[in-house]
Amino acid sequence: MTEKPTKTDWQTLADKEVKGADLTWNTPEGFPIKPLYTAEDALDPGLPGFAPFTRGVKATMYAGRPWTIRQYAGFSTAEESNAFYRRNLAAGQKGLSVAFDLATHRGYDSDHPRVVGDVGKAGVAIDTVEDMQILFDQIPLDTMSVSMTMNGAVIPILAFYIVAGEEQGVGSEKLSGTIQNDILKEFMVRNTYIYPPAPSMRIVSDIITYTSAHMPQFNSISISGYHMHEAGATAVQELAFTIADGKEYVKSAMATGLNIDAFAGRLSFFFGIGMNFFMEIAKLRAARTLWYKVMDDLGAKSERSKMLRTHCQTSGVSLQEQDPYNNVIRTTVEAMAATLGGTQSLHTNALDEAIALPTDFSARIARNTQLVLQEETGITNVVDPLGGSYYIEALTAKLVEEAEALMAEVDAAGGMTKAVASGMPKQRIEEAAAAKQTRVDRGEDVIIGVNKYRLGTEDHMDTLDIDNHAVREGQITRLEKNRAGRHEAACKAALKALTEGAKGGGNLLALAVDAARERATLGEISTAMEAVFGRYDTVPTPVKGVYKTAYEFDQRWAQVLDGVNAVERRLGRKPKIMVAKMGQDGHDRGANVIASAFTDMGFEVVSGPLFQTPEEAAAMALEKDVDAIGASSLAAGHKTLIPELVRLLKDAGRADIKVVAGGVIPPQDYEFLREAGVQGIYGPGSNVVECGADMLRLLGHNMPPAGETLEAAE
Ligand code: MLC
Ligand code: 5AD
Repeated sequence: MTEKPTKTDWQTLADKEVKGADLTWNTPEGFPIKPLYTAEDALDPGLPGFAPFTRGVKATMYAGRPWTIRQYAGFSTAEESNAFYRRNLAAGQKGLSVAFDLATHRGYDSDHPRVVGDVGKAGVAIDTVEDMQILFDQIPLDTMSVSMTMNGAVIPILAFYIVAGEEQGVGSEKLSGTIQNDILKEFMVRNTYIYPPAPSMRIVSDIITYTSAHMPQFNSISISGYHMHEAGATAVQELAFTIADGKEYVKSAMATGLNIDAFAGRLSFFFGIGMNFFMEIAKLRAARTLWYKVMDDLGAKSERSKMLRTHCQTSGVSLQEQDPYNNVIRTTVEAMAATLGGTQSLHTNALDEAIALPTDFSARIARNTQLVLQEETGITNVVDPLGGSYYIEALTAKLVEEAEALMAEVDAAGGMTKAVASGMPKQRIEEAAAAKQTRVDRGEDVIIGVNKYRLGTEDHMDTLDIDNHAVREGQITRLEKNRAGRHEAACKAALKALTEGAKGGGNLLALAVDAARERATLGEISTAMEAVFGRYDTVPTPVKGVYKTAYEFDQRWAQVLDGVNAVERRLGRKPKIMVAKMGQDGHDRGANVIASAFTDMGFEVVSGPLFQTPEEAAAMALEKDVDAIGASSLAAGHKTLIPELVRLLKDAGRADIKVVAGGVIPPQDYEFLREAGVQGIYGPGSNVVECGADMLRLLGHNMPPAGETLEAAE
């Protein structure tokens, strides 16, 4: 009998095959990945349904009940979104998940002057209990589980939901679902906060207190790593900051006197799932392991309190505008990672993600991706089918170890509220995002159809267009009717009680439920609390130096630097650009990446604050005397807000200030924007260095095309 080959035998054979080449690959987390894993690398993960739940929170997992197909959606009016939900449920979707528009997120009624470009655009407009009732018309709230992604205006939205349930004859004890209610990550990455951190944390605790007493089937929070992932976080960062956020919420709820086991069983999680297939599977397994340890340390007794139950969504940033049918493939791979990782609930993105909100067509393919996985592949038949894979177990253990190290840093900083206030997590995530963008721009991270095998011409694709003016007019009419039909004195008294409650004592959600019964609007309920808490503003602080280092020896980069120097000599000062974020759109990864890269190229960069009106952006541009403005738009406000900015500059006699636009902008809107005076449009997949080169051209510099020297171009 021949001897069993050893690891050394394998190494000899491998060296021969690849002539000694080093096959180690470094992940974005900095993990060296070997080409082979063996039993020496893997720990025994235990059994599903038992602590530390690495292999899943249920003994039978999908063999007993498949994950919930829960597609996140919402647009335009409550009527239109309701019809969309009902079509989707009839076609196999299992749970609902509501996307609200940005006006609603930020606590403004649809008739507020700051939100003209936002109403009904990135989600559904909800101003009143009536809107909420229409949203769930013919959808029985005692049997349908509903997730609502709301963080800023979480008090009025949850109050409207409770009252809409009551008026459907469903008591709050029967409502099942989830409210996102995760404010810490808003301050870090998502930016739909309203109030400062301290009162915002009180709101979270008030909701946990209320739901643990009155809504036993309702998940009081969805502690979200998804948005960190989308902002560019590595798997270690997403895990560490999310679990640390969870720990902070538990501590703050316990500080109000609640018993940990009275509420912990209804804390839930939410992760993003990207293209690093095995890492993402391991991430969910590591998350469960980490949460078990944290909750055990915090003194939870019930096993349920220590189980990390999660929703997942495939990654939006991994999807591309170019050759968009590739997105179906990416989403399938990501959905497989989420389910092989043991998610409880899943949203699969639509193929037009990088351009617009889903149409019925793209939503159908996204939903069917999950139906095919559930019903055609056999994935659901075996619990944690990758458990015991040497590689998966090694990655899981490594992620736990590295995330614990980062969580220890957060602990040393005094916990997540303090860490967030110090800007540490945001800074780390932005560094990772800039590093990722650089790898893509340099072609080190391949994206098919974008930086490799790019098509000469792209096919046209029909996308969803929302008539924002019509939605806003409709909402204004309904708001007027609502105000005319209510008992004004009773409504005012309820709002006054809420303001008093904000000063101290009283549960804010309970008080808002009273106000909602009296038909107070979302804006009024938000304002009643704002009177005490104030509104919170932050100033963006883009990272410096990441690009400079990555491009040190890059020829094109050097050409851009030369160009900037030439413009500087001509102007007698550095060229100055402003990065503007207008409307209620808080997606600032792109704006931060641009600000960082342009700073490194030698431009002087003015980062406008989030949520500017076009008037405020124009005033800032004039005051800072910038040469150009890059307006970043990811939430469909571009057709309203950017032309308005151009007009205001022109009216002020400064038509010489160039305006370019970047972000999620459907190609069919390009012509409209160009006619409105926009001089450059940069969709997802744009190369940041080429954006710099283009900007120089706009500023009158004779910049050679990519890959050529100026002499060759002439
Ligand atoms: C499950 N169950 C089983 C079982 N599997 N029972 C027996 N045997 C099995 N094998 C039971 C569960 O215990 C539970 O009951 C019930 O079935 C439902 O299953 P679940 O696994 O809890 O699923 P679900 O109800 O879908 O809840 C999933 C969740 C929840 C806990 C993660 O929080 C959720 O739905 N989250 C969704 C969040 C979301 O959609 N977010 C969108 C964000 S979009 P019981 O009694 O134990 O509950 C966004 C984008 C943006 O944020 O920025 O705008
Ligand atoms: N409808 C459907 N999906 C949405 N997303 C955001 N808003 C909506 C909406 N109204 C999804 C996108 C995005 C992520 C944050 O959530 O996939 O990337």
